[in-house]
Amino acid sequence: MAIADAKVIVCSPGRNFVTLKLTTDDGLTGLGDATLNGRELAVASYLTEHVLPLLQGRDPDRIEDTWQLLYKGAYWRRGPVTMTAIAAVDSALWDIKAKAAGMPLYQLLGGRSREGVLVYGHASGETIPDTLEAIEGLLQRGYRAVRAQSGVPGLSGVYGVTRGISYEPATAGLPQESVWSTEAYLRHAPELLAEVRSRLGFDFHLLHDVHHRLTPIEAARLGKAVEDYGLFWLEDPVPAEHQDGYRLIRQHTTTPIAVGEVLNSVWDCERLISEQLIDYIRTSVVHAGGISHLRKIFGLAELYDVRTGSHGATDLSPVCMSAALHVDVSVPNFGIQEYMPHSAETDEVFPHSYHFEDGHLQPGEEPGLGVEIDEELAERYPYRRAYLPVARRGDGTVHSW
Ligand code: KDG
Ligand code: MG
Repeated sequence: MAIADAKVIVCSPGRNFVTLKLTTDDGLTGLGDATLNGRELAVASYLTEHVLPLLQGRDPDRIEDTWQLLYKGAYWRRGPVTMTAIAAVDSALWDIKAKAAGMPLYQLLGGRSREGVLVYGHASGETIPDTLEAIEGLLQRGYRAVRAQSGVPGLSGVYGVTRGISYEPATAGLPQESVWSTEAYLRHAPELLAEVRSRLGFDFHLLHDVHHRLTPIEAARLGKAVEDYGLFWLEDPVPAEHQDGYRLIRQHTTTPIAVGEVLNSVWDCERLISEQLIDYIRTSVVHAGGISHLRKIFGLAELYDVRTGSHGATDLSPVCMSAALHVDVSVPNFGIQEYMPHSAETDEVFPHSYHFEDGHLQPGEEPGLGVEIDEELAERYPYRRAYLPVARRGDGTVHSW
């Protein structure tokens, strides 16, 4: 068998997605998500100009060898653009291999370790009562775990806050800007989490995302302040580049910490994991080198009792979600999977077999990843430039993000 055709499909059914489609000379197809929110065309061009010429005629069964070729052969290692491009190829090759075997991918990854994939949904609102209402809505739909965010009094346009259970992380046109105040946030966030527990109780997992906005000592203070609310995790309390920052947080609080949606390789999280500075690693198939590399990260995490909690916002396409679920259901140290449902247009362009049932996602039993792309429909949604927003402090300084 050989790779006969490789194509990069850029479309925007509600938001931008970049998808790699490989076709073998036997007519098997494989998909890989290559979406890097706000920098989509960099990956599309990396794939088209530098990767696709290397794939023509290659044996699709050689997944690890292809990974090593693209990683070591480039000379320029790591980084989100490179690792997202490699991830797309890797995921498409696993899709082909599992289709050739006639099995859902998780069977090739060792089979099921559990009956389903526990997911957390998003609840947010401008005010605390709005957020409480959104949480109740999710619990009524069967969710067992909820991420709670709310607007901060005195600030407008706080990132990640909307009404309902999904938000769009990027906006069309140039980046939207908002004003950030750490002082206001640190006063408000413990109040939000206290209200959630006092009004709605402790019978569901509660998560909160700080979106990398604090310094280590500020994060330590927040972690301590919310210990009694029994969080499942506090996410991205500080930017992850400075891994030692997490040591300081650990010295002050027992609130579990989750990090990793912006990390791209095992080398980016090695210290966080091996020194047990975190409890959950949030790397994803699409941004951390694909199924092959993500399994290495999760394997390292297993050795140190760090559990998995992959990123799953709406900017990760249904192709990534499908791949994530096969990994989630098979690894021994699975923790939780983020799940923000996609828009109806997105779901139509990417028909998939995964489905929500009783607080869990099931990957489905279709051979391969269990997701396809309707290329004709995708063509009706051309790319639209969009960016993540930018936050500035009161004096105009760009804030950490
Ligand atoms: O593209 C960035 C978003 O996916 C991210 O900001 C969402 O923090 C996020 C999350 O936890 O889903
Ligand atoms: Mg996050």
